[in-house]
Amino acid sequence: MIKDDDKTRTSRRRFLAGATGLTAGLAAAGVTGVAQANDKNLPPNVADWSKSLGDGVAVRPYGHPSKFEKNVIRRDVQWLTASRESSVSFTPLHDLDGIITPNGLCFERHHGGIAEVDPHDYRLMIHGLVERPLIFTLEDLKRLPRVNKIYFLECAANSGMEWRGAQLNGCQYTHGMIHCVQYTGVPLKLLLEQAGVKPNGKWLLVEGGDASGLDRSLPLEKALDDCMIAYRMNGEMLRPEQGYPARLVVPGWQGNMWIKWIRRIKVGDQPWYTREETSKYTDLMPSGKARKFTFEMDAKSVITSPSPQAPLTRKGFTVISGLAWTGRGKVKRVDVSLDGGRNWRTAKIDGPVLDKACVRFYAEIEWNGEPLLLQSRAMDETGYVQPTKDALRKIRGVNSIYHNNGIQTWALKANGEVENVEVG
Ligand SMILES: Nc1nc2c(c(=O)[nH]1)N[C@H]1C(S)=C(S)[C@@H](COP(=O)(O)O)O[C@H]1N2
Ligand SMILES: [Mo]
Repeated sequence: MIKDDDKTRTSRRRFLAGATGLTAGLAAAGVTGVAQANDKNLPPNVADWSKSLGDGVAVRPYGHPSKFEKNVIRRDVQWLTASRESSVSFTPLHDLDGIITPNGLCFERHHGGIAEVDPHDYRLMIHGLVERPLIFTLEDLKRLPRVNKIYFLECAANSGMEWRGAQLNGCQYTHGMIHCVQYTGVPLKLLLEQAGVKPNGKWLLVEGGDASGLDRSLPLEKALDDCMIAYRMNGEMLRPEQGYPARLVVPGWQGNMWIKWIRRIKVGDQPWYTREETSKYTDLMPSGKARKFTFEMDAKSVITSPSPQAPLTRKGFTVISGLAWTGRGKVKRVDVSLDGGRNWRTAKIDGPVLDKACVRFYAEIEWNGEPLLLQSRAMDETGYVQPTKDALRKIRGVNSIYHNNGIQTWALKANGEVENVEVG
């Protein structure tokens, strides 16, 4: 947990103070990139860990990361945390690679704390405009045909604190309300077919079983297209934080609709206009009107390393690494700029490029210590190009919280430190 607000806010004074410390540190390490090492463990000596037997199997029945990775954790921001039960913790994107988020590091967003649901007492009810109202147990769900799908989930409020200017110093905080895992579950279409949606059924009310009872209206068309009731993530059962034992998966659409601990689906003929789709999760435009039902997540990307929490420690060959995603299908291309968007080069995408999933991109550069303004921009298969923050503000103003997919700029300083900035 971040206790000190200043640690996450961009502060000129703090940056200067921090820079001196880092420069001194680099000098001590000789800028060779070799971290402080204990000579007795280095070649030609035999290292301590080679001299005795290690822990046996099943000493750790459920494995944990190495103790040396103890800083790779979810973090929250105190001034965004009114209460622990209605808050958010962020994925440490700067410490991860590839496209899959480890289960224990997936960001969490709860409105009423983590419901502890006994799987034996779990029920999913489908009612309303259906031929046969049904109640499924978890076992019922697990017996049905299942699919495995990798999808990103992004909270619509991701980057929401950056609408009025660069604020939080780290991609964990500016972009960490996203995770991407492989879900196993039942296509929602199958459940709805069993219940038999009546011809006038057009919308679903989907409701969570937690204390917030979070509910949203979901168009039937989307439900029949690619939504699923998932009970596994990355092979194992959902984590309690992610809605154990079952959650709704709404590929490409805002995270708020991905109802956790889902307990009820009511079929109706029109949307319900619940709190979460009226006073929240609508975007107040400069005209005073609000955008309605902005379900899809627009194409977006961010350089995860280097970034404020992942500074450069040496000159020379450097891999710039980042994530891109779009709610409208597949990412087609990612570009990287070193000069704040004046010139662009095409980044290399490595790993799978899947529908409504994150992709990993790399740009390899030779860094000679010159200050850079690092940016990335995603393009998707619909031809949509991620806009600059200014272009976005011209249309949407600055009253919004949600759907900020503007291009992020990181200023890489000569000493390797990175700061959240904006170019104008
Ligand atoms: N039942 C329930 N479902 C919920 C929420 C909640 O508080 N209760 N939060 C929503 C919001 S706002 C988001 S962004 C996602 C977060 O999913 P995660 O915690 O798995 O990251 O869950 C959504 N589903
Ligand atoms: Mo959210």
